[in-house]
Amino acid sequence: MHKRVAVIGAGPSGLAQLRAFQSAASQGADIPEVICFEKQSNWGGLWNYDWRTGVDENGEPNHASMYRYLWSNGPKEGLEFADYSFEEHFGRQIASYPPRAVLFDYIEGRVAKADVRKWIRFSTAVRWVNYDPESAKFTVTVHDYNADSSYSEDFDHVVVASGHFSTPNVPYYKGFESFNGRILHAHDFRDAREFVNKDLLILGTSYSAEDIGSQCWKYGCKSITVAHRTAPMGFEWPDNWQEVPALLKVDGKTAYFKDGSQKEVDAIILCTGYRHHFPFLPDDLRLKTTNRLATSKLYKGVAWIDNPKVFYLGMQDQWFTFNMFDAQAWWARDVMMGKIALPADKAEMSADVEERITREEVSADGKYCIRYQGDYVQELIDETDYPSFDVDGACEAFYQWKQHKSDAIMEFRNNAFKSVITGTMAPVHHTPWKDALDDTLEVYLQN
Ligand code: FAD
Ligand code: NA7
Repeated sequence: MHKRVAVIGAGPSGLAQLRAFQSAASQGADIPEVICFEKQSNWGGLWNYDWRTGVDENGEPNHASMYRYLWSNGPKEGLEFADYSFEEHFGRQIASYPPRAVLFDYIEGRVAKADVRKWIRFSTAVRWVNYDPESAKFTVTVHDYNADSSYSEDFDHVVVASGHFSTPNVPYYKGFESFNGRILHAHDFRDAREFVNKDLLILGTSYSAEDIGSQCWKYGCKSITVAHRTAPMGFEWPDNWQEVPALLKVDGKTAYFKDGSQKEVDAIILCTGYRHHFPFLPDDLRLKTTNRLATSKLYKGVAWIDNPKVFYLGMQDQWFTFNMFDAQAWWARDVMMGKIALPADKAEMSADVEERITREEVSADGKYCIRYQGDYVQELIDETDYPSFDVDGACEAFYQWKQHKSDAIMEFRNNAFKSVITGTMAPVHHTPWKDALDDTLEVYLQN
């Protein structure tokens, strides 16, 4: 096969694409030449921790949004690779909510085994992608920071796997410019110990707000006040944690809220989400979407309907993660290899997108959304040779996880689940999450 495929990003999504092609090659298929461009010096995407904030060592916008002491925010049984179980990687079953370093090790283990590192050009940022309808080729222009030089190469397909949780959405509130303390976005949060004995104001009510607040509580901040724009999270919080209505303004160190209440705070953490940001793509190839389950203009949530030689991986809001990226990557691979035919008619692809959007909008209920994304993963798996796994079991694990959070928000990570790949029950972790201050791989694996 003389095709060339460019993969942008070597995070879990891009690595899924490399593994999908390698898997086909290992079964004797003639695969395209695959080249992955990764701007960081290592793989793993967000799971590759970087202490830096602002810009990275090359002056590129820093990709990292993860922080120290981050533990999986959902059970690992919901994200396990169907072709590489946790037991295969660690030689035994491990507890259900691994810290970042443990998940990084697991992600790395599969692709190291598949020997795809040689397909990745590290420290190489994609600057621009151009499509020429006459040659039907994409010209990808990159900057190689090791050689400090730019160059362009032509490809038949482009897979965009650059993630969408790295460009912060940063709102303005009156008084921010004269606040006498630190204001930071979740993207720049690195170490909860910075906030020991501090009074914190958090904006936002989603995963980042809940988890960064929980980290700061665990490592000893003085108090947490979370202001909601729409609705409170509503968990049973510890005594020094309160939820208040929307922030109106700050003056000095005092924050004023919509219900007339006020609070002195030392720092404000904006857990206000991220933007899909593709500065390397022209308008006609660029996905524009909010963080939702059904993204516009992606047939099967993957193929760009205006030019379906372009694929996007992992651009949806995520209940399912690694196994969903795999399902998408296997499906995109089969389209690129001519095993799956796309509808000849663009209207048919648009109808697919519309149907997904309409179905998503039926309900915002968590259980509905989990099932919706589980059905999506199943749909893609059914069309490829990605190893089938118990998607219903994974949905069930997510339902239980939500229940555990409602029952006791600071204790949900102490629960154990059964693998939907091997059927083995995870051990209960040796230390309750709130007391486990050392979350290195070595300590986590001491079960
Ligand atoms: P990313 O991991 O973002 O990787 C994208 C890659 O593309 C990066 O390596 C980046 O350097 C590269 N890249 C970007 N632009 C360019 C360019 N121009 N040129 C070259 N390379 C480029 N998921 C879970 O399953 N469990 C969790 O507990 C969890 N916690 C999370 C916590 C936080 C704080 C965040 C932000 C996300 C979390 N996620 C979690 C979700 C996360 O999105 C996925 O786990 C996963 O990292 C997404 O993989 P990705 O490859 O799509 O994107
Ligand atoms: P999300 O899940 O996109 O949530 C963004 C939150 O930010 C959400 O609660 C929004 O509230 C809130 N928001 C957005 N703009 C504002 C303004 N202007 N003022 C106040 N609040 C605002 O992002 P997260 O970072 O929590 O999670 C992203 C990923 O990181 C996730 O997949 C995890 O795995 C980790 P709204 O409800 O819209 O009022």
